[in-house]
Parts: sequence; C-alpha cells; structure tokens
Amino acid sequence: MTDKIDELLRRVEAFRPKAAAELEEFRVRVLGRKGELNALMEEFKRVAPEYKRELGQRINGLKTAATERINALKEQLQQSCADEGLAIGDMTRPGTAEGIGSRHPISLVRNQIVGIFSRLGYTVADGPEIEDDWHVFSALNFPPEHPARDMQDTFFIMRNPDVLLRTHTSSIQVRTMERQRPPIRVICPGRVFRNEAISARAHCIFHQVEGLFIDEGVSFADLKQSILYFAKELFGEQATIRLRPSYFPFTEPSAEVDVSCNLCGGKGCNVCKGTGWLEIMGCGMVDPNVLEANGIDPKRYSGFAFGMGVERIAMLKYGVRDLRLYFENDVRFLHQFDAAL
Ligand code: 2U9
Repeated sequence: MTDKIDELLRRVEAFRPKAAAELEEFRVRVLGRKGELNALMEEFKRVAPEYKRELGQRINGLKTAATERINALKEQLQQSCADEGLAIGDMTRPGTAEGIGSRHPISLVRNQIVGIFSRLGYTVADGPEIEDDWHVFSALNFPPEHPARDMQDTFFIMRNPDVLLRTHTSSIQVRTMERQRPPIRVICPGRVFRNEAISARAHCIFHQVEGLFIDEGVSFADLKQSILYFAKELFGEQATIRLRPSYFPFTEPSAEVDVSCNLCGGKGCNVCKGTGWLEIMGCGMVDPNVLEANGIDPKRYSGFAFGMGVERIAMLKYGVRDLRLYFENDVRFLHQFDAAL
C-alpha cells in the first residue's frame, strides 16, 4: 500500500495540465467520490491495526498534498488565462504550439550526397558495422603490415583480430561484389570507427559515403566527370574541382579531390587557408588486385571508387568549426538546420 501511496503522490507532483478541463478530469480521478484516494481509504480499512498509524498519516499527507497541488494548478491556469485576457474554457484561445524536431545536419548532408548519386543511377547498399579482417582489409589490398590493421588505429572486439569495427564503408562494396556481377554501381553510406583521440577535427565515430562503379571500359575521365557533376550539385554550378595525386591501397592511380572554396570564390580566405581550395574526398581507379581478390576479371572490367567523410562535407557546407558539435545534440545547434533541405 505504501508503494501505491507514493506512486500516486509522484503522479500528483509531476502532473502538468495544459487546460482547465484536463485539470478537472485529474481532480475527479484523484479526489472524486469514486477516485483513487477514496479507493486507498477503502483499502486502509482492511489494514492490520499495527500498520494503521503510519499508513493513516501517509494517506492524510497525500490528500493534503493532492488538494494543495490541484488548487495551485487551478490558480496558475486562471492567472495565465487572465494574463491573456481570456476565460477558462474559451474555445477561441490559441493552442499551445508543440516544438517539433528537425533532421540532424549529418542526416541532411548524407541524404543530399546519396540523392545526387542516386540520380546518376547508383543504388544504395548497406552492411554490418562489426566486420572481419577480409571485408575491411584483405579484400582491399591492405598488406599484412599496414598500420591501419594496428590496435592503435582499429577497434578490435574482445582482442580477436578477426572481429573489428569497420574503419571505412569499403567493406559494403566488398560485400556487394560477393553477391553481384558487373555492372556494379553502388553508393554506401554508414558509420565508421577509428581509434582516434576526440578533438575539434577528429572523432572516433564518423560517417562516410563511398561509391563504386565497375563495368567494361570505365576510365579515369568517367571518374573525374562524375565527381565534377557531384561537386556542382552539392556546392553550386560555380564549383570547380582539382585532383591531386595520392595513395590508397585499394585504388591505383589515386587522387585527393579539392573543390573551389565556396566562401571566397577561390580568391583565398581563412577557411581555405588562402589556397582557394577545400579538400572534400578521395578517389581512384579500383586496383586490379582488388578486382581479382573479389572474383572480377581485371582484364575485362575496370572501375572507379571514391570516399568522403560526411562530417567534413557538412562542416564545409555549413561553416561548422568543431566536429564535436555533431555528437552533443544541443538543440540550439540542431535547430539552426531547420530550414535546410
Ligand atoms: C572498393 C575499392 C575501392 C573507396 C575510396 C577513398 C578513396 C577515400 C577517405 C575520404 C575521407 C576516407 O572519410 S575518409 O577518411 N576515402 O579517400 N575511399 S577511394 O575505395 C574503394 C572502396 C571499395 C572495393
């Protein structure tokens, strides 16, 4: 019985009516003739004499607390109606607007990126976050001594070197190649995990979107034109790109892609550090070793792949200076994206 009394007391204290009718309904339910308090009184009659004193005091306390709270709430409601010059029960009173949430900036930007490639004919693919060595490293031409395989860089589960959190979404493309023959055209969004210290520029969890296109006769020119189309769709028609040579184990040749700075129009500012360019992604022609390891004949087929960090793209697009803001979920930050797509 003590539990029941305490539970009702908690409900009384937590009750926040929006309208007088709601308060009256609550009052009848708690204090009315057939209400919850009287039901407790009935139960009290059957309580053993040695418990009567303590329980009686508790029920009386509950009755006083409920009456006082309901009266106070009634006064509050009357006051707020008086402030607005309206009477209780006035059906013309404006309603109370419920605040609704908005999409997270990472979801917004991921959807934009995926939408652009979907319109180019890519299908969206998904895969597990907990992976094995083959799908994250070996199938992608990572040599056994590559530093990414190190505990310093990768989260292994239960110290098992074959159970790990994926460090890139490339494992989704590997799984796509297992079940599909070329032509393959997939876009793979997802969360990835790296053993990194958290700072304004790095996080141990972030989001990637990667793409893979394999068919007969796919060339570097196809790659460049696809990326240019993507950059113009995302940053505007004025955007241009440049490719700088780079290295990844899974692509050859490989390149880093820069887009012309959308803040200074390429003249140079503090965001692009005076260069006029912002790095947005990496890309390259799929290494023949990768095609072969995944059962695709490199003499017949070629392909390109690309990958980007969604947090980074969102930072460049919306001028976000600190990556940690994405993970704090402070509504004052999130509501700034209400108007975005
Ligand atoms: C297969 C073959 C090739 C995916 C690629 C990149 C280049 C790249 C980084 C961008 C910033 C990761 O988020 S980041 O740190 N990615 O530069 N990713 S090409 O290449 C693949 C994937 C799958 C089978």
